This record gives sequence, structure tokens and C-alpha cells, in this order.
Amino acid sequence: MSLRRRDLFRFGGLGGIAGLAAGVLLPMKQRFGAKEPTRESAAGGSIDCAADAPATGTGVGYTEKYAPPNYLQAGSRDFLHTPPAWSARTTEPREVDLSVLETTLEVAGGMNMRVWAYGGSVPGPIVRATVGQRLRVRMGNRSGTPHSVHFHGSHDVQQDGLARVDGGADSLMEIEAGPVGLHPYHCHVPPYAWHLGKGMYGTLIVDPPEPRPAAHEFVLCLCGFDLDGDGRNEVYAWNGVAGYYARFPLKVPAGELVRLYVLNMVELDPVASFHLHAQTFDLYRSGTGSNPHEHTDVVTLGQTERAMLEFRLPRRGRYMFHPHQSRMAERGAMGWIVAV
Ligand SMILES: [Cu+2]
Repeated sequence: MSLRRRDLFRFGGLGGIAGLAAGVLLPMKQRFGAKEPTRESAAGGSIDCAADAPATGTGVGYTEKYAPPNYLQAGSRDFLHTPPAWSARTTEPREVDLSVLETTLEVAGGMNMRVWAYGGSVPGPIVRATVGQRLRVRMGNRSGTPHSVHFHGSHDVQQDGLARVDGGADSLMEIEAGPVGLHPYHCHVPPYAWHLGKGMYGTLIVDPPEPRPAAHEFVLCLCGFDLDGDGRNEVYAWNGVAGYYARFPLKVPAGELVRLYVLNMVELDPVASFHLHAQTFDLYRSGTGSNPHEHTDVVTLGQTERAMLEFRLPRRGRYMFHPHQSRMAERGAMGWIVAV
């Protein structure tokens, strides 16, 4: 079955895509040293701040119309921002399943979008590997439309993931994770603006052989959704659901190292950005280098461009983050990091 954009509104039902891949790919614990973030303090979680948020002004009300559906609870989508634990390279290839499901995502309360979901979620599962790790990527296409899975980064050009995989068929590819950094994967079947607009992307984190310093780590993947097929996005979201981090801020202990992996996977808008309030950060473009390129409070990202950010929030409080494209911030992509 092929989907026309007009059909998007015909699919109702609950949009919450369960964390199908969570148990497979996303162990929740991270590596932490003795003094720096503790396992307890860095559960990678979010907290429910809706109750104590101001009714207007800087609270949840900033994106009232673009709030998450009420059935979503604190923590219900934490697996989408929590990277798997660092793991040493193994000689055998690691299995990664990025099978595609067709389902409905409620991208904001009352706004349903028919999506194609790697591993059952939008964005797809976070894949993490140490540089040089071979990854055997299986993609079973459980939708009615041809798809593919193509990784950014360096790999054998014969394993570039451009071949169409028909509905009902499976594909297998093997790549070596590299270089160190942060690389998206996505569908490359034309018109791929349409496929990406329907959620077909995810994150690959490639670690150096020795893990980076312990930190509270989060992946923030910016998504855009064109609900009515007019070629313009109406809803924007970090990790798939508008306003999720406005209602459930990321939580970190004050003073401890925070590392964000930020990706712009928005189609139809030429650029987006990530801006943090009240604190500046070290910017590692694409996460590929070991020295920061810049110390700033905003990074502008073209389509599929990404950045690794490191900072500490010295004082307790609520630090806002959002794209500095106000249309995006006002339509679902405003969030908070709370230092406690
Ligand atoms: Cu596709």
C-alpha cells in the first residue's frame, strides 16, 4: 500500500509508538567514573515539571498548542534520548535491527502523522559503537512502500544502503563504524524529503577506542512534520513529539558534565539551530575531533548536520533550549534542561 499525504489524516488511534527497539539496543546505564556523574544521578531521565511550571510566560504554555498528548508520562520516551552504554569493540560483527514499521505517531496532542519507523520509533533507535566495530544491519521492510537504510560516515561504498528494499523484503548490510563522531542514518528512497519527513532517520554514535570522560549524555534529534502535505512543516519536535521536553525537562545535577548529541533531521527547512540559555558550551562539529571548534551558545545546522556539545550548568535552575528559528521553537521544539 502506498500512502498519499492526504491519507495521513485518516489514520487515528494512539500515536505512542512503544519502544520496540528499546530492549534490544538501548541499555539505559552509562559509564561513569567515581566522582563525576554517578549512576544514580545520571539515569538519563526526564522529570515532570508540568505541575510546577508557570502557567504563562516561560512555562509549558510557551508551546500550549504543540504540547505532547496527555497519555505520555514522564520517562515514556526517555529511551529516545538515552544513548546505549559505551561498549568495547568486538571481533564479531554486532547485529543491529532497523526494521521498518508503518504506524501512527501523535506528534502533538490531537495531531496524528502516519510514519515509517525504524525499529518502531521516530526517531529510530540510537546505535552506538566503538570506532572500527563491524555492524551487521538488518532491515526488514514491514511497510507497503520501498525503503532503504543509508548511513553517513565512512564505510565500504558497496555497503552504502542505497538499494530499495520492497515491502515485505529484508536487507542485510555490513559496515565498519567510523569515523569517531555522530552520524545519522536515514532512508534514501526518492523523494527522500518525503521519507525523511515521515520519520525515517536515527542516530549512530561512534566512540573513540577509549571512552570519552563520563558525562550525562542525551541525544536530541530535531524532527519536522508536514501534516497537511503543503510542503511546509507545521510541527517541530526534539525526538519526535512536540513539547515533550517542555513538559518533561531533561534533568542533570548542577556542576556535572553534560554531553549532548544534536542532529538536524528536518526536511523542508534549509537550516535549524540549537540554542542554550544562560550557559555556553564547547562545540565539537560532527563530534569528530577531540578539541572544541568553538565556545558558544548557538550552533546552526543544515539538513543532516550534527554537533556534539559539552557544558556544565553551574547553578540550579531551568535552562531553556530551542532552535533559534522562532517558528520551530513556537511549534513544538522548545525544551528545558533542569539542573538540580
Ligand atoms: Cu523510506
